[in-house]
Amino acid sequence: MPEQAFEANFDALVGPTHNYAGLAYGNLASTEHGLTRSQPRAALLQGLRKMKLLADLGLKQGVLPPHERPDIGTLRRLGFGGSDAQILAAATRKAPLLLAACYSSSGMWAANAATVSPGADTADAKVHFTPANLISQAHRSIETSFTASVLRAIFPDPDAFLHHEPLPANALLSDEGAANHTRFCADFSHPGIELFVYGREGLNPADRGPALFPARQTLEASQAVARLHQLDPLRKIFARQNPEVIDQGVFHNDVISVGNGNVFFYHAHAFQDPPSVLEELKSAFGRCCEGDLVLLAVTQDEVTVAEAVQSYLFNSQLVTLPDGSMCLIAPTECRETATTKACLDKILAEPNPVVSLHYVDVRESMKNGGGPACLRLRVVLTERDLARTHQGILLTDRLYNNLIDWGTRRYREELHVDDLADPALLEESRSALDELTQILRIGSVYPFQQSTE
Ligand code: SUG
Repeated sequence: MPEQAFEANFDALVGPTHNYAGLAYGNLASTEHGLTRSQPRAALLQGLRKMKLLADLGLKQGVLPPHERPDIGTLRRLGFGGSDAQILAAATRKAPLLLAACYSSSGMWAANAATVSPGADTADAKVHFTPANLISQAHRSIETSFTASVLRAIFPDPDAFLHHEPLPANALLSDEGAANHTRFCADFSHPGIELFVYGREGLNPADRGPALFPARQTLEASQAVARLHQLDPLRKIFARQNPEVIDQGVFHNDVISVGNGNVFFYHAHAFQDPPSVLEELKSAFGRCCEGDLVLLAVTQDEVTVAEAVQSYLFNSQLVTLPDGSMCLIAPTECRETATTKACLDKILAEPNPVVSLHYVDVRESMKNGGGPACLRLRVVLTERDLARTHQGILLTDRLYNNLIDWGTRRYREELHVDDLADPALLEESRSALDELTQILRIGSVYPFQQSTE
């Protein structure tokens, strides 16, 4: 009898420098809101309230610390020297976009932190982690080393957890983590089917990818991660995203589909060759898991790709509650769009495992192209794995209250990219993060805490 397992969600805290710099090409919300004012405090609180909702629903919920921003270390590597204030002044004058990249709070989208395979799927029965290299966007590529060290700090036990190096930083191996990875299973304790979705074949010179926007995930990266995680060949599937939807703003597959347990909720235009992907999924599920895969397909007539991108319908979290039923955690934008509201109402009305729905306000994240599912990293764990996880980051009422108090004291109400030149913002951010490491009892994880200057 395998050990009972469950899915835990680890959400990254929005950082104190959350701002709109319009950095993410191909992400329509990021471009649309570039250079508008952000609300870092509200953004943090929105994320925390979503985590609290999941914890109150009986799910295991953890928090991941924000990355240190500005990333002064990267600015130094890029040739800026002198004191921190001098570096900020020179970067503001000479390379404002690089400065913005080093100030982005994009580590908040934990779905891009790593790909994770649970012990039920891996040959050595350990939970495997591969941090994403995120090389397709400069501001995101600088997340990888901190992500890797935080995951090691939170999941330290080598008997239970295996941490791989991120894939080499090369366009051929462009990897965006769990945003392009979905796991299906009959129940969390048993082996599942892992679906890897990619946007282009890096090694195929004839593969031009989408016409307009970058395909952020390559087949070669997905294959390498699946190999590292020692997955059974019969239980892994590689599917190509539809290049036309990438050009409509679907920069990650989790903008157009979401799966959990035996349910797959997806848009009919998500894949290049939908019939073969669905056939492969259904037959792999039928062969390896008990029961049938439940397909909740949404047609273009019901919800257009543009509406899905605007509302982030498919970036809802689909979770299994303690009573075994499934629940959708959808962004409030889906309630405000008639077609997406009708789609969700229909899912609830029809016979399928999804029986409840909660709308959450994560507007500050949405304005940068990140919905509820982007903010979390899913990790299937057993009780034994959970006991070996760093306990200080698990969300309790006490931790929740401490984090609300911390953010209310420490975060600015508003921020504009013009404020990034202000050295006071660097000092505020560091002292906020310094206090956070004590709240989370996670040790000196930040570069500024190791600095001898
Ligand atoms: O990589 N936005 C992120 C949003 C990531 C959403 N994640 C998932 N779909 N899983 C991105 O495009 C915007 C930052 C800026 O413009 O300042 C940004 O990076």
